[in-house]
Amino acid sequence: MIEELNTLKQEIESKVNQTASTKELNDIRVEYLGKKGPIQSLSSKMGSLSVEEKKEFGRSLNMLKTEVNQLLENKKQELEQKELEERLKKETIDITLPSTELTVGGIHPITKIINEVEDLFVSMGYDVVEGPEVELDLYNFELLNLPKGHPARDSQDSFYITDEVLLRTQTSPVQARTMEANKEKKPIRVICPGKTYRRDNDDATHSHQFHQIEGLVVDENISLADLKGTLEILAKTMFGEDREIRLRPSFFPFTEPSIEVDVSCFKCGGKGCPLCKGTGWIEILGSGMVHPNVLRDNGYDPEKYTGFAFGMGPERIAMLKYGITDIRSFYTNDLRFLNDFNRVEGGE
Ligand code: 2NM
Repeated sequence: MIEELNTLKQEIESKVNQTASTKELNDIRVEYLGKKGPIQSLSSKMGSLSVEEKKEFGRSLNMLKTEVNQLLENKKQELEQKELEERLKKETIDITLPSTELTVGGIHPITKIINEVEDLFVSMGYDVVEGPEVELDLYNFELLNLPKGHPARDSQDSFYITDEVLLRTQTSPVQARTMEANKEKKPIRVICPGKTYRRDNDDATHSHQFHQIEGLVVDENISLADLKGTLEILAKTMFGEDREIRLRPSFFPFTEPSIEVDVSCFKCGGKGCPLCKGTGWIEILGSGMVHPNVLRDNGYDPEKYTGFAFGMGPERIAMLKYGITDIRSFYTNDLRFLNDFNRVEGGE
């Protein structure tokens, strides 16, 4: 039986030496040291031996077990080391590869204009207020001195959803809501930027969706001089310190008097050039003193309060400022156009 042990040991040694993976090695462990393996079956044959033989064979068997365990353990470490090295080699990262280019988004030119105007008015104590784009006829027209049947409220020009619901055609409904919500009828200073909609066929100068920034001030003793001073600051901030403004009479249903505002041409300084069509002046916004009907219908006593309001189109301001000739370029998301407004300061 001792002979058998030696043969077994040689057999195991040769198998272990030929093993190429830790998985195979584990199979060998199970095959020889497991419950159904040859070592276990030799150990159960020990019963038939004499006491003397049992002692000697038991010792040899234990020695064999120890040796086989040691053999397996050594081989396991050797194989694990080899497998680790192979994996590291395979997973090596080539740090000489060029990196993937990071593309960073930027602020849309319309958003830039809106932010600039917001910053200015916030610095003068105004609140920025937003409201719904799907609006009631009541706020979009009725409360702005445009009753049903009024010629200026042509349904051909509006996206009506039902008889009473439409896409707002201006941001002034936000201001009607602001006046209505102010239960104690305190003074108001707000600007309302946002998207607006009109039924129009899109071309270089028309878009069915565009933006407006409207301002509203209501308080005691607000006069046209306040409007003029405020819009002069606006024009200088947007177009340069050297600009002047000019007021012209106009008509809007929600203001009386109504006033159109021109800025002296920032290209020629007012001498006359193609941009200002030789006049030296460029129209930038509409405005006026809030109509007494509008104040009254929104809960403000026109005998006690007066106010001014103005509205401008950030698309128009951006087109003038940046020399953009097609309003559709704001909405077609051509990155060659958009990236022009995101040059890093001092960069390429
Ligand atoms: C404009 C021109 C003139 C305006 C009027 C009001 C309100 F709410 F007070 F009635 N908000 N905005 C207004 C006045 C808007 O846009 C060209």
